[in-house]
This record gives sequence, C-alpha cells and structure tokens, in this order.
Amino acid sequence: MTDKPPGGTGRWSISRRRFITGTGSILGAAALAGRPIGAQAKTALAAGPIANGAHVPVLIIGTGYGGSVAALRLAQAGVDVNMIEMGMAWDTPGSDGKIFCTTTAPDQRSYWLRTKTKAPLNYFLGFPIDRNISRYTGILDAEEFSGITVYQGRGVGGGSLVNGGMAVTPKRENFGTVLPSVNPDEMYTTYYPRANAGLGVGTIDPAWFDTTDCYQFARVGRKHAQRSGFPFVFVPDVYDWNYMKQEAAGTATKSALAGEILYGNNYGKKSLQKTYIAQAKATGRVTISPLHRVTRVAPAAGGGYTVVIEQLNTTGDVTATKTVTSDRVFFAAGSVGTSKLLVKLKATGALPNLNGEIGKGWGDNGNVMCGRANHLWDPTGSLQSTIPCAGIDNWAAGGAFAEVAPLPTGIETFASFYLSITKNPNRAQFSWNAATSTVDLNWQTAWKQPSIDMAKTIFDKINSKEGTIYRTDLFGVYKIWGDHLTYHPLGGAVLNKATDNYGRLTAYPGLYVIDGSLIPGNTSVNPFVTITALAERNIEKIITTDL
Ligand code: FAE
Repeated sequence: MTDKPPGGTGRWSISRRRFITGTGSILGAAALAGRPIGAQAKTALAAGPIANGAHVPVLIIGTGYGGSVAALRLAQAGVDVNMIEMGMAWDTPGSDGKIFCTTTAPDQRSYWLRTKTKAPLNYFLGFPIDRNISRYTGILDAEEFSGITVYQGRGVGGGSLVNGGMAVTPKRENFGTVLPSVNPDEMYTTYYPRANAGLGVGTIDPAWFDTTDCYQFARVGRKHAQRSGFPFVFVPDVYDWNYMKQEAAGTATKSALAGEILYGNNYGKKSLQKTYIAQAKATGRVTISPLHRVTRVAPAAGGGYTVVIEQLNTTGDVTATKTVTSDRVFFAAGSVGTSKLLVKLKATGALPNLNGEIGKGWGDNGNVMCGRANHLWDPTGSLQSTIPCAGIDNWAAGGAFAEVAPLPTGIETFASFYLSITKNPNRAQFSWNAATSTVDLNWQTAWKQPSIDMAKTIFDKINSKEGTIYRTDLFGVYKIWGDHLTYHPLGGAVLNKATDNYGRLTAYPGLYVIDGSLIPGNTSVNPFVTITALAERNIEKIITTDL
C-alpha cells in the first residue's frame, strides 16, 4: 500500500503501515534509519550538490534549527532529504588553519557579501571600529531594512554558527503569549525536553563560575543586579563547558576565550553541524547543497513543486540556475528568509493562493543593547569568555530579561554590557515592492522605544544604586542605546494564521513552514530552543499524518 503526497506524484511512496509502526514515537524512529524504503525515493538521493532536473521527495530550504530538525526526523523515518543552503559549508580551514575568524581580527570570512564589516557594537571610545574586507560569502549577514538591521547566520547550520548558544526555555507562565495556539503541556513534557537533549544544552558549573577570571564580568553583573534586588539567573548554553574549563586551564586550544563567537567558534560550541546535522548526515539519507539559493517555488504541472535554485560562487555571483521538482518543500530559511520568499511568491503569482497573513506578525524579540560605565574598583576583566552564561530577570515586573554579555576586547574596559529581550508589542509586516523587485519590512527605529523603557526598569535602578552611568561610546558618538538591530527575528508566517497549527501552508498541500517565522514576534527569552521544540512538535505530526 502506498500513499501519494497531496498534490504530489507519488514518488515519496512509503507504506503507511511502515510509517505508523515506525514513527508512533519519533524517538523510536531512530531505529528506522537504514530500513528499506521506496526505490524511487532511494535513487533520488545523489552525492554532491543537487543536479539540475532532479526529482526529489523532500526539499528543505535552509539548514538552521527548523530545517535541521525536519531533516533529521524525516531521514530517521526513512525519507530521503535534500537541504538547500545559500551559505557555505564551513567545513574547510582557511590559510590560517582555522575555519572561522575571530571578532577581534575579522577578515573576508566574517560578513555576507560586504566590503566593510558591520559590527553590531560598532564604536569604541566613540570611534568607529568597522574595517574593510573582501567581498565574500561570509558567515554573518547584517541585512538592512529601512528601520532595522537584522543579523543572521549564513551557512550550513544557519544561526547556530554565529550565535551565543544561549539555550533558554521560556518560563511556562509566559508560554501562552509565545505560542498561543500550542498546548503547553505537550511542549513542556515532550518537545522542550527533546529539543534540549538534541541540542546538547548544559549549564555552567556554579563553583567554576565563582572563581574563573573569564567570568569576572558576569560576577560584577550579578553583584549589581542583586544589590538592586533583581533576580540573577544562570542561563544554559550549548557550549561544551568542560572544554571551556580546559581553555581556561591552558590544556585546550582557545575558542570562547580567544574572542571567537560572532563569526563562528572553531572549538567548543555545539553548533547544529555537531548535533542535529551530524545525526541527520549519519542516516545516509540527507544531502546538503551549500552555496545554493532558492528563488522560486511553484506548483509543477505533474504534481509536486518546481523549485528554482541559483548556485553561487564565493563572491556571490550566480554560476548556474537549476530547476528541480520536489514532492514536498519545507521553508526553513529563517524568519526573514522564509517571509521574503513567501511574500515574493504570493505577489508574483508563483503561489497566489497563500493566505493574507503571509508577511505579517514580524517582531524583533524586543532586542535592545546598552553598556554601563563601572567605577575603577569594579573591573570586568581583560579576559572575557564570549559565551554569556547569566541574565537578569525582570520580565514580570518590567518586561525585560537582560543577558549579561561579554565585551571580549582583550583589554580592561570597566564596562558592563547587556543585551535585553523585552516585551515590545510592535509588529512589522513584509511586503513586495514591485518597483525594486525586493521585499520591504516596515519596522521603524522609533518602535524600539518601549524596549528602551523596559530595559531602563533594570539599568536606571542599578545606575542609581551604584552611582554609575550609561556608556555613550559603544553605538555611536554619545549614543546610549543599541536600538538599530536585532539578533532574534521572529514571525512573518505565523503559526495558526499564515499556516495551520502545524506549519502547513494549507492552500498548497505539501508545502510547510518550519522555522522562526512561525513564532509571532517574541519568545520572552532567546529563541532557538523554542524554534527547535516547535519544529520537533510539528514534524512529528506531519510525519504521522501526512505521509
Ligand atoms: P536560521 O538559523 O536563520 O537558518 C536559516 C538558514 O536558511 C540560514 O542558514 C540561511 O542562510 C538559509 N537561507 C535563507 N534564505 C535562503 C534561500 N533563499 N535559499 C537557501 N537558503 C536560505 O533560521 N538565539 C538564541 O536562542 N540564543 C542565542 O544565544 C542567540 N544568539 C544570537 C547571536 C547572533 C549574533 C545572532 C545573529 C542570532 C542569535 N540567536 C540566538 C538567534 C538564533 O540564532 C536564531 O533565532 C535561529 O538561528 C533561527 O533559526 P531558524 O531555523 O529560524
């Protein structure tokens, strides 16, 4: 007995009984890897990048959290998967013997197709610190919209390549506002634990925290938070804490203690390349095509979907255009990438029946940054781990959760630096600009004011208590707030609005969204654990009901 994918050609022909017995529990699905599946699907998986004219059962656009979860679970369920990634593979060392460059000496590997760096913290002592680089398909994209710069990872592993690894599960009492249409019981008993296990989340040893030089900055943060009566919490991370201890002891090559983070970590951080993607590849059913960018998805005449893909070289030129067919397509290009694609495809007639919610409900997770100038008797340390491990929780009273962030400059700065996540209510919309053939986002910089006000509920109080002031030299000349950016884009294809309650684009059977664009703008904490857990929930449902 075989099941044809809705709208598909039947090439993804796997017996329903095999799926039901195999994936009743997705954890048990691991045992399925290696079981025989439909011969056509098997032959669809070729080594190397996807070929022009290929017909594949599943194509996933993007290799971040959502895409990696989908790839692993589908592969474990016996489905061959092709992942398409616009960024590089990031698996080959450069001439310095390292895959990634440091924040203190950025080279061409640092930015996506820029000729000058665009550091999030772009001033120091009032002077601009950006420098010229060669144009290259580097790892961090600083994508500029009219009122905001959105930072995103580019490469196999998506945001996991560049992020701080802070792996935070929202407090259960806040979950109703994070994903209102999702049952919290199933998330907190099944999918959050599954995501945390899959990501390899751990917490710093509190005794080591209390003694190591590299977290002096965080201990100063703790002291100031507690003296003002704010709860100070340790924040879990995917960095290998034992490895960091060895870095500090001088027995392992330094990464977090050598200024590696924004442009990749050479050691220590468990990016998706080391967790979900490694497991997915080990099934033998997942092929990844780096430096391939999807530009179009439309229904194919014979069923399934025609996908147009541009192959890029490392200076960003298109070297080939490929057209493939896939029975099913998962949009996992991140909040911005998926929203931009869907808005364009609806407006240009490729997928005209996508509903009117496409492009709406986008938020910045309330991100805002600031620094405080400490007294000379409160040094924060010249050696600072790039991995944040603690935060100040004033969400309930003031709408802000502030991570105590490092300033890994290698010199004593007497500065405390914070990235706050706030309950900012503003939401923006992506729309198609026919004149420029681009997708615009209507966010306005002034919409950060609620975030600044919420962050001030913490830092005004601390400054008053400590007799300190805000730093004004980190984001410009006499500019206190880093209100021009976000690290945490969320929304644009919101769950149960743009899609059904499991990410299906119901007007087009076989099309799914499975990334941060499903989340309506705010997660109350750092987002990737929630993106991962939601993807685990949705792919389980899709495997058991749609195949
Ligand atoms: P994402 O990881 O962005 O993956 C999307 C992938 O799709 C990317 O690899 C793209 O290159 C690729 N792509 C896009 N368009 C196309 C296309 N047309 N064709 C082919 N490929 C395409 O999506 N979150 C935390 O929870 N904790 C942190 O500590 C943290 N720190 C951060 C620090 C920085 C500097 C940044 C930039 C982000 C940070 N984040 C953090 C956010 C987190 O990385 C982000 O929410 C997730 O990566 C989003 O996951 P998605 O699966 O939605």
